[in-house]
Amino acid sequence: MPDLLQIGGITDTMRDRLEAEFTIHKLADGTYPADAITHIATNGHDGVPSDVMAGLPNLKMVSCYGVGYDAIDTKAAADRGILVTHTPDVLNAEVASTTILLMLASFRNFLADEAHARSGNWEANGNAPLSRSADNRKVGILGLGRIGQAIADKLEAFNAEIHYHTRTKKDVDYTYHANLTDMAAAVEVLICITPGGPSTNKIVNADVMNALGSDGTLINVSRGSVVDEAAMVAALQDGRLGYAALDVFEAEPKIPDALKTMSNVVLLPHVGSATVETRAAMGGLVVDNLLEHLKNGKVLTPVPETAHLNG
Ligand code: NAP
Ligand code: 8YV
Repeated sequence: MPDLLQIGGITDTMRDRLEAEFTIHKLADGTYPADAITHIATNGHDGVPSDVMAGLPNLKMVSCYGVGYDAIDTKAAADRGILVTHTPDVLNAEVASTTILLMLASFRNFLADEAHARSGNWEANGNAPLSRSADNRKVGILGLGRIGQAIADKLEAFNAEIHYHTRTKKDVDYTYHANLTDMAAAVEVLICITPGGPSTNKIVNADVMNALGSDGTLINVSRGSVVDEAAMVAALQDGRLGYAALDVFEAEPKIPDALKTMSNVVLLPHVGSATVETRAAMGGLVVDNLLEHLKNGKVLTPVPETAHLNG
């Protein structure tokens, strides 16, 4: 059987299917037969460390559990003829739901209200303070791709006025902004849902957050690297930015202590796609890609940078 290197965890279902076709070695165990490894199963967080990829002379394919693959050097892979796959589309609706939950939690002060009810504060001290309506807002989406569009679709129910910024204008009726700071100035909510990596590194900088303003809400479900985290903390601390609702952080699982004490901030531990149903679909696609490659050398969902190697 061919040899597969497992980086990070996999589900029991994934293991059962993979064990029938591969001999599995775990990077975490420290030793593996480098010359024999032809396939890798990894995830968007762990990716493939460059020294590990460089040390596998017969690597042919990498299957990533997650749509974001910024932790994998796909150029190095493409240069060596290594196919890389990811899990697009199967998580669009889930990540969009998480984004809406973050927006509702922030605007409606949901978590503080829940604590007010649960703690007995309602009885002891009276009504909770009023919150902000999440309806009829101007929302700017940074990255109108598969998930960005799913977010826009769900925002229709809240009668949102949708704006977006991408590098190329899309064939949609929303308001396009070629400049991100201009979009931030035009909206009340900025939702980040681009890929990570060099082209988006800290593109939500102090200027963008100042433009969003003291009543503005920043929602990040993309990658921590997309937002200048230190500038965000400073903007929230001195009131230049009103609110933040965050699923992703620069140095996960570390979250800056300053954010944890702010009442105008909602924090999640990178759970955008983390439901039983969606993770099962993602895991299924990770394995389907590996098995398809074993069968005929092709894959189902290559990342664009290696798609030319598929076939
Ligand atoms: P996608 O379909 O490839 O869409 C990406 C969008 O971002 C496109 O509209 C693209 O348009 C835009 N974009 C790319 N680079 C840009 C740049 N430098 N400046 C402005 N816009 C840029 O990707 P997707 O499937 O929607 O996934 C998006 C990302 O969400 C993933 O890569 C991942 O990082 C993140 N994600 C997070 C979670 C979570 O759990 N929080 C879950 C899933 C995904 P242009 O190419 O025209 O610029
Ligand atoms: C995963 C994600 O949690 O798909 C992505 O890009 O960020 C999430 O769905 C991540 O890939 C960890 O494996």
